[in-house]
Amino acid sequence: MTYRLPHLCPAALAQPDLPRLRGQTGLRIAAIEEHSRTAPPVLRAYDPARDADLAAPLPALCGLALDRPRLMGIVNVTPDSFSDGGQFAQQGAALAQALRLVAEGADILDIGGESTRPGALEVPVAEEIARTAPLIRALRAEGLRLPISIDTRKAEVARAALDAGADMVNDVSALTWDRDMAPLVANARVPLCLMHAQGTPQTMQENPHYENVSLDVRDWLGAAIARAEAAGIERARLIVDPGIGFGKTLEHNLALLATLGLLHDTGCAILLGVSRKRFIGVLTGVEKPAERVAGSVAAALHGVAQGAQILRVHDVRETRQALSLWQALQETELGTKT
Ligand code: HH2
Repeated sequence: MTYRLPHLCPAALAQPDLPRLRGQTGLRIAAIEEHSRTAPPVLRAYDPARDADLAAPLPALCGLALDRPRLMGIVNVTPDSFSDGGQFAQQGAALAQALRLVAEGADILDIGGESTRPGALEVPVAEEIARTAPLIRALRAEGLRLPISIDTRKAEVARAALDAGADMVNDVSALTWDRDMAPLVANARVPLCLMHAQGTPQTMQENPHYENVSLDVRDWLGAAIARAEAAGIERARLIVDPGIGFGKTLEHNLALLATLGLLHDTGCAILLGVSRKRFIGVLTGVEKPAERVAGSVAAALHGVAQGAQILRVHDVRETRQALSLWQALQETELGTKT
């Protein structure tokens, strides 16, 4: 089996006949790198007969066109999240934080009531609902129209959130935690993010192991997509995520970021969560997650240059500024092409 990694170049620099990556305004496909488990990668030209799927635009997500990268602002209503635990545990503070992220340029909000940091303990369902559903209701009462995602592994929490006005589900267990999650999402006909993780938050950093981390994660997500489709969730509503930091060493995380584009041929949008994560601290020696903003923005820009459609971030203002520059530079016409 071969896997396709599109080599991308800024639209501004590309010959106009090169196809756009999945209809994105800023990126064109310059070539295809084929990976396999048995041989080194091989570079070849884009072939419309074999690769047209990589150029086909993705459907809009909750009304948001995916022709350019979108920012998902993180709202953790938890006492123990790794980077902002306790800061927004009170509903009033969480509401203010959510509205601030919207004002700063978030396209989507991701609301979570259970930390998934390494070693985190499970939160009872009733407690997780009490943390998330009233906040979503309050945001809708404020007149917020932006898509809201519920970050949970649990069907009952997702159901309460959707009832309160959420539009999509972000399941870091990719439907493996709660067997009621797949039918719930299928019936609600909402988008679902399938994230790769090895192990559970309690155990995932103990001794993560892969044969070939990029291809193992790609295959695992392919199987997760097949399970979701078998449960009645159409591929057009699925989003995939390599799960940076979830059962991965520094080397695993870096390899996954370098080969992120291997996920495009799943036919799903790619969501990337690197914000303030530990691998940035390990690489830079910066201990405090809140001080990892510059590293987070650099990793986020790497992700969008690989064609990721959604960035899950704590620092919306800073990432929006960087993204605006990136987008303008991708699209600026040089007027020198012949
Ligand atoms: N990362 C975290 C939580 N949810 N969901 C997706 N799809 N992708 C991610 O990378 C991801 C996620 C962990 O970050 P955070 O929410 O800031 O921390 P905590 O889990 O401690 O609340």
